[in-house]
Amino acid sequence: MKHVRNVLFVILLLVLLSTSALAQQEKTRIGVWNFDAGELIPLDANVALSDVLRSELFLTGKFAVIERSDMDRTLQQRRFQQAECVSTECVVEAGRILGVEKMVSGTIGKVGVTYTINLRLIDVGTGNVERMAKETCRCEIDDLIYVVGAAAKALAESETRAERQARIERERIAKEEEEKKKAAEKKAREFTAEGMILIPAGKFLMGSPEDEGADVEHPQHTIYLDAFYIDKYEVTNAQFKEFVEAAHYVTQAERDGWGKVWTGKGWPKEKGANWKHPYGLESSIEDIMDHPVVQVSWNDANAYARWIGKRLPTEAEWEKAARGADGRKFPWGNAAPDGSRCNFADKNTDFEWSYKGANDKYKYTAPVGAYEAGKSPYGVYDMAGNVWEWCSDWYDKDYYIKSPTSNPAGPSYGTAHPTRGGAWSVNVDNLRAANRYYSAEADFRVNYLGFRLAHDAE
Ligand SMILES: [Ca+2]
Ligand SMILES: [Ca+2]
Repeated sequence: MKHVRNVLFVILLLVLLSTSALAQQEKTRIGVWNFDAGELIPLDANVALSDVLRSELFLTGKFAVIERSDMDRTLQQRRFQQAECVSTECVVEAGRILGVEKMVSGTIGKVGVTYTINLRLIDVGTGNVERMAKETCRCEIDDLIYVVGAAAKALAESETRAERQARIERERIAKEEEEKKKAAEKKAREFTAEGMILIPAGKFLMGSPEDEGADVEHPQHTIYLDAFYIDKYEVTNAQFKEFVEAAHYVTQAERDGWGKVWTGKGWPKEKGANWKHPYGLESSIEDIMDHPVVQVSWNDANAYARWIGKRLPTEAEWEKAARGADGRKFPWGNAAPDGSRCNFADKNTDFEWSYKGANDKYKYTAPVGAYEAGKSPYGVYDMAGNVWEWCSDWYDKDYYIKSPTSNPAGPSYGTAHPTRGGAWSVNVDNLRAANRYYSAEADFRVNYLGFRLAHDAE
């Protein structure tokens, strides 16, 4: 047992260090009981081993360990008989007297030439055994020092039932999140042109002639575009919902707690307005899942686009898809809009500019693709009215003066993005395919603005 005592000397120093107040902050305060070893080992060896246990537990960094001398003194003052105390109840009683949170008690047994060390961590408050650890050793008695060390580490690292359940739950949630993320990424990689229209490569007439439209639409000019795909319809509430649920996406309106709602005179912030409540908290999309999504910012639209593996169209792409190559005024031609061609400020609305001579059947948004007579030469729906649509470019009112003639993508910087095509809220003039009067900052969202997406043809 000489070896045991030598090791003890070093270890006791560490135990003394452990009693500094600083080191004990936020650690579980424990008392370490002598082993219940029967006649198997002499008392002095038992004391030495329990001191090894004491120091090893301290060294795990998880416990503040009460010193043996303090423990003995406190118990003697209360005439507590340590030697006869082996049951859990008795050890808990000792813990109460010592004022510690937990007690560690252990047994040493021997079968043949194999020693077994069992440790228990007992909660003094409840009397429950919280953790257990076991080590065995086919060895000499001196080697028990190392076995005690291993058992102490195992005890410190073992989990309580609650900890185990919490860990399993954490791992389950992490796995679920990972699977959802993978599914979302997989979706983004699998682009499909389903629901899109191929706009063939070629030239088209962009902008308006001098006698029509605003300055920003001049000069009218010829643009060449490579072939591209564009969504046949505006992105619907149902499609956006699928994205939100798969990608756990939160829109800017939801984050900020408000969206803008058009009143006919302005667009004040409306508390609780977002894509699920387009007109404010009281409104719902429950019955309009096939209507275009609104209250989505340019940033939200791009997040959706990344997820589904597409992109917003450029202004030039949007305009070509809307009016074809021949410079027509509206998607269907030059005839004035009526109730069969598009959803705009018709007799169902009460704006100063509402056109009471037309009935498109909707006061606000209409289901996408509802106006067969209003589709573009390529068969793209709702390019006039229903909701304004975001484009990818930075907005520059003078862009047509300097725009490249092939695949223009807008200036390299700016403060706002173009919105095109008009909405349920606008007059006839704003439905023109060349109209580019409106632009909005990337975080703007309102109940008449949505989007559709594009994709390169190759
Ligand atoms: Ca309408
Ligand atoms: Ca539209």
